[in-house]
Amino acid sequence: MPDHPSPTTPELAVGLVGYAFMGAVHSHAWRTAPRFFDLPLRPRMRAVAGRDAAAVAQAASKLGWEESVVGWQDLVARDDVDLVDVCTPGNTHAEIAIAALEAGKHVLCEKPLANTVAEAEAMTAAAEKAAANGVLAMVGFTYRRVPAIQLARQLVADGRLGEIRQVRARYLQDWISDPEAPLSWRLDASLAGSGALGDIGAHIIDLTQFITGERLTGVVGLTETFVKERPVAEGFSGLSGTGSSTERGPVTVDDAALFLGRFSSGAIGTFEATRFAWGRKNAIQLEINGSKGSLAFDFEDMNVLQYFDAEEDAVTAGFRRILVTEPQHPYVEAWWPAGHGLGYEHAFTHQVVDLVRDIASGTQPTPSFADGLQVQRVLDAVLRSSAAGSTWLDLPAS
Ligand code: SOE
Repeated sequence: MPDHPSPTTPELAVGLVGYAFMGAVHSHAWRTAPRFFDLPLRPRMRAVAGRDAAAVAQAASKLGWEESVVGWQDLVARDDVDLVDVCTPGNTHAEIAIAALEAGKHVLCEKPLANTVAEAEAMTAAAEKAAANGVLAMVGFTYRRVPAIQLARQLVADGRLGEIRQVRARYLQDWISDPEAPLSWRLDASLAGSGALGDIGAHIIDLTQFITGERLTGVVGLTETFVKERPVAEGFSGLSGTGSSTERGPVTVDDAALFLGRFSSGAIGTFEATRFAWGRKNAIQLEINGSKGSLAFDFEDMNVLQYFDAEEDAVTAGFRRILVTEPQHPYVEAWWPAGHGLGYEHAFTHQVVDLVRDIASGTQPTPSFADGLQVQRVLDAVLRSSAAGSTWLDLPAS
């Protein structure tokens, strides 16, 4: 039986920074992509970097990396790494990504691109400079690569919805609804930039723009922090668990963020990002109404896209539940027979597949750092609007 991929396929040596939730799912993607898709380059999981020698060594062995390295600087400096995958909290993205690009490494960076617009601008400038030398960068708005989301974009682009009028987008989680849920880095503005807004609101900004092909041109925002102090739990970074200490620390980010937006086409949208929606675990709920029909999607039923065609006979018209598991659907052919379904991790694998193919062909991957910067500007405007008592803010055309 021949090896897959063939050992003669040129290598793409990858270095990962960070090995918590995102590092683990990215590791899975690097491991899996070449086994299910034909890739022009063979990802080699060269090394993972972290701060704690014992913990990063253990992560390397568990997640399948050849070596572990203490400190991202040593990873970026290595000659035997072609791509740096940044899976750390937002406050470190700019420093690591810019150093990697300057060292001639391709970069995949987790979302949101940065914690501030200034950082995102510097990263975009570095990416544009590197691109001139064939060094490419992508930001990980991974949900774009869920097959049902790709199909939604296709239907809109094909004109099946007509003119887009309204967008309804909610990203709902519940992991901090309990006031005793511990502080994690995601609740610290100095590490995460913002709260629900940047962590999950960024995804629905990207998704609605991706599906409609439009950009947000203005927003008005309202954010709230319901629980202002929480138990400190040393080293806690996950999405569940309980505080182990009596010491309490401040929550410095938004718990929930709402905003209205206007798109370049004139369509209007409502957006909601919260981690206080008891019972909703990872519910990305999107609904798009056009002049000729509607689309609806819920990540908690991620293999399904609902489509209503307003041109059908009213007597039998209704939302059609499209099971997006046919081999004709985007990415699906590489996986299981129709009806068997994909999960959260598959979109990360698709992200790696597209990135590797773009690197091999010298094509700018999407979403680019410039796309990440544009989302960052929306996040920033929502926070500024909310702080100013919910005033309308126009966004620069980009
Ligand atoms: C936590 O809210 C989180 O892990 C986000 O950081 C991810 O981007 C999202 O995909 C799942 O939830």
